[in-house]
Amino acid sequence: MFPSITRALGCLTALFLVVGIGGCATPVSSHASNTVTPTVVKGDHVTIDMHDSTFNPATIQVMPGTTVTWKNDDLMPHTVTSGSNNQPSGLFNSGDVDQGKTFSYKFTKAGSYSYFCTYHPSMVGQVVVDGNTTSDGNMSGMDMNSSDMAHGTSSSGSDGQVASLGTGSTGEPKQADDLRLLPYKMENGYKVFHLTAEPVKWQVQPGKTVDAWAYNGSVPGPEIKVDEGDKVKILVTNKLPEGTTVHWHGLDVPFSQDGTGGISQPDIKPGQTWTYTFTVNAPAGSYMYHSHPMNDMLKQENMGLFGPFIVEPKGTGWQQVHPGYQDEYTLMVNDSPEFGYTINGLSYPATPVLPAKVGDKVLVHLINIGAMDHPMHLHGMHFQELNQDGYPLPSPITMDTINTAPGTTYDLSFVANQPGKWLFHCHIAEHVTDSNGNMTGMVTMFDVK
Ligand SMILES: [Cu+2]
Repeated sequence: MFPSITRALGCLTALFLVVGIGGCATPVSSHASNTVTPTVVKGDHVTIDMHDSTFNPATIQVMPGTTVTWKNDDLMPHTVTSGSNNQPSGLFNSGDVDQGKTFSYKFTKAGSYSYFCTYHPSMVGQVVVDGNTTSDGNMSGMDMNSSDMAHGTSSSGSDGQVASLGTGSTGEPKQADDLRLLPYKMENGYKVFHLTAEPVKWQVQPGKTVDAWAYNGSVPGPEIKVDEGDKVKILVTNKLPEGTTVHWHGLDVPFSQDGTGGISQPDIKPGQTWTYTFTVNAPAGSYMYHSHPMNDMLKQENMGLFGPFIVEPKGTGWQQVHPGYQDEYTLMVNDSPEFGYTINGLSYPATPVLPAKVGDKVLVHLINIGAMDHPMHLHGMHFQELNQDGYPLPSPITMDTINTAPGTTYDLSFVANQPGKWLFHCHIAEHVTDSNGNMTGMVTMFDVK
């Protein structure tokens, strides 16, 4: 009775199992996309699942007249509340939707409708109502829908277009450190993620927009956050004009999943999707992913093809703060000629201000994806280095400056013990000063209140 996405997904999941789980790292040709396309029919119903505190799919495109039904698969209640940035717009508000319950709303007018859960502000979604959508119009969004996996095309919100300036793709919650958090879908015990490498315009700071190659429209790519021991599948769709791969830096995956173009696999050709499958056999800490193609690795990294991969203790859960901490931030420092000196793809004063309350214990995942050393210095408080390259040090080292090396990751901990706006910056003056002498570049701050 619902000839809808949900039903189509059921069939396509089976197809996905064949291509995705049957073999490892199976390249999925995109030309098969003609055979299966998610269908959204005018006047029909579409179902969105609320699961693991995400909307799945997070972004859909429908015809006017479509009734959308949200179903809560989580134990906790959620709401479906129109609006954005935690501000209700008043168009619709489900109130509490308990486990197993649903809420429906009929969209009659063309437009773009954002919504969120009032209990979980980072749980956001969007319904795009487009009178020009044909009956086989494709869905978009960073959700992991099985049909996309099956036919190997991207489910990126930008869908081949240039992504919005500096905003990343739709459907990925934005964290306080300005990084996007990559949603996943559980499939047969695997956390399944989807990355799309594509050209975008990236705004490093107001007035400075550059051509970038990015995962899911943002530089760095979205944070992949998993628990120790998780089984993951990461689908990588290549929308670049040349071949690429993804290397899982520091995670000690099997050779076939190492993502080294020309060594462990051929480059993923433009238009292809490649599936990486591995178990996270690494301690809780900071790792990363970046392109590692046969050709043009320097160019691809310089243009923004990198992102953080954070491992949490088992049971922590996606979107949860590391146990024992009140604040958790990831900072990727980079010195690419394309972007200049940046933290999370941004140059001061566009860098994020990182909030903390007095007394908070703060965990910082610090990753150097640049080509130079950057001694990162914290004002006002000392921190402890807990881990390096994800692995615990024999005993933490107390310091106020840590010299970060290219390709190296660090986990730092401090207690925000006095209020103030405390700079955290590279201590090489050239990396934090523009030609007019103004502070810029590799500078951010903790705002302790
Ligand atoms: Cu520096």
